Amino acid sequence: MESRRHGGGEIIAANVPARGMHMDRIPEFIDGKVGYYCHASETAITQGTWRATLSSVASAQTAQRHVAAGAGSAFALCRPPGHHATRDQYGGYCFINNAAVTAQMFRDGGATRVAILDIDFHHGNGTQSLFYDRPDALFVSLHGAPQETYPYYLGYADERGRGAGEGANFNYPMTAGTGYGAWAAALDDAIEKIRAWGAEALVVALGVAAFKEDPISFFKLECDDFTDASRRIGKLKLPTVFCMEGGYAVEAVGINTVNVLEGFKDA
Ligand code: 5XA
Repeated sequence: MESRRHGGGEIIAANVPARGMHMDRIPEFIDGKVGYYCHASETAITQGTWRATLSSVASAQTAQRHVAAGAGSAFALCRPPGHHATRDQYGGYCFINNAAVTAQMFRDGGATRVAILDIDFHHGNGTQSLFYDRPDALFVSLHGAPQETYPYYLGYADERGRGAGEGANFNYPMTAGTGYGAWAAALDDAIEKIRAWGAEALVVALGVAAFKEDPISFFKLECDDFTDASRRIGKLKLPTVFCMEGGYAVEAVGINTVNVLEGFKDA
């Protein structure tokens, strides 16, 4: 193919395969390729993106190794986040699915059943799709209803897994204005699913965008609610890795994240 110059700066997908178009023909020119591998155009690729992405997943891998070596729990401050990344699509600021990599490491290390609990405000569409057919990984997610928020096209309550993975996927979509009472009831149900399923290790996709002042979300959790929620998760007493996902109320992200870690420690 003739070489063509392309502008510098950020790469942003401008064209994506849409209804009625080919999903199976990968374009040769970079504009088309970028769109083919992207599901949300808010996510730009810059010069430092790949390096940051590898560092992010490396932090999750390191956390998993600590836990596999007996640490009990570890927190990976993954930046960029990962739970929207699928096998072949980036988007939602995610490129490699850190939580999924961590879960697979538990499996490779001998855990027969691993659970992923996604408490980020946005549905972990990438993680769901990666494990949707698998009976060895339970995916459970609390999130804003897809009718009302990103990622819009996945995350409904009737998505329960497929084939051998049927029954290993549970979604708890919740509507705008949801406060801690309803959210915590969903969390308790999710925790019970994990317990009943017999998980041997847990990966928490931890976002703090459910906070009441988050600028792009619509749940109403208070700072202390994160402590309480995590205490409930800690009662599972499973080897646990937290992978950081989203959170945009910048002043409160640190407070809410520390609250999660403290609540877990106190369980
Ligand atoms: O948890 N996921 C996010 O925070 C990504 C939100 C992307 C909205 N366009």
